[in-house]
Amino acid sequence: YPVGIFDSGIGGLTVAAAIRRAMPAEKLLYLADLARQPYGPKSPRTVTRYAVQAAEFLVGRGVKALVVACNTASAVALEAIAERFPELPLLGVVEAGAAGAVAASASGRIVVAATEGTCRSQAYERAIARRRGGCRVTCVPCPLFVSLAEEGLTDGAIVESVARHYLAPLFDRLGGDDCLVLGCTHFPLLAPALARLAGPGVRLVDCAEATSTMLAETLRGLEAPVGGAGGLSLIATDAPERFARIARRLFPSLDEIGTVELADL
Ligand code: DGN
Repeated sequence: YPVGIFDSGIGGLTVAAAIRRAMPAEKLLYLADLARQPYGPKSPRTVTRYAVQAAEFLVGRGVKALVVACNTASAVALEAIAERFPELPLLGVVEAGAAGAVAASASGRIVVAATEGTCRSQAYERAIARRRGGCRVTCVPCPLFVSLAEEGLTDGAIVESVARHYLAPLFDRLGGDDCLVLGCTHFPLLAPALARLAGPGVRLVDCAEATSTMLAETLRGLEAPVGGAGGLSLIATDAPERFARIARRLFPSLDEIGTVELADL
């Protein structure tokens, strides 16, 4: 059985790529809800409805575990998915990002760049506080980063100017013991530009590796994949050819990106 992964678009492939590297024998089934993106500015009610439908679709395809590779959906809809599928092993990227932040920030000063929905939910503040008291967490909504990544625009003058627009005052204050959490799965695609602007020493934390480690622990209790090579199958709710084209360009390591299936939820 495959592991199901979903995001509103291309961002969750940062998580899928980390899982492919760490667990090459696993089959992954990735759903990009392109017809209804972005999730970031939408209300918790709507994101929850979309996320539960995405989960229902993937469960219908027989997944043995589900990774919510979208911070916005993890922040507001994880409980609703767990209630709908109490038996399903379920992971969200916010917990992984919070764990990475606490490990990376010696000073306890943590800036989280995320979507509006993730910031509004205060899920990072809560998840970090559960792990370590006394951290100073600032969550900054950076919604345009999502559109830039979806366009395949990941570096250069436009990316730098949008990043300065959102983060310049914080870049000035961040020092070597601080960290910047890429609290949206689209944002690691802009990591080289963000690292340059944040300055030397500032640690960038992305949820992909930590999520992949958490998944390995979750799968340890389940049946191991039987024979055959693992792989990645992609499904999109709109514009599958365009998605395939941009995914191939941004994720050269995912060399198995073939045809993307079109599906309605
Ligand atoms: N990639 C998603 C996240 O991690 O929050 C959401 C992006 C979006 O749809 N705005």
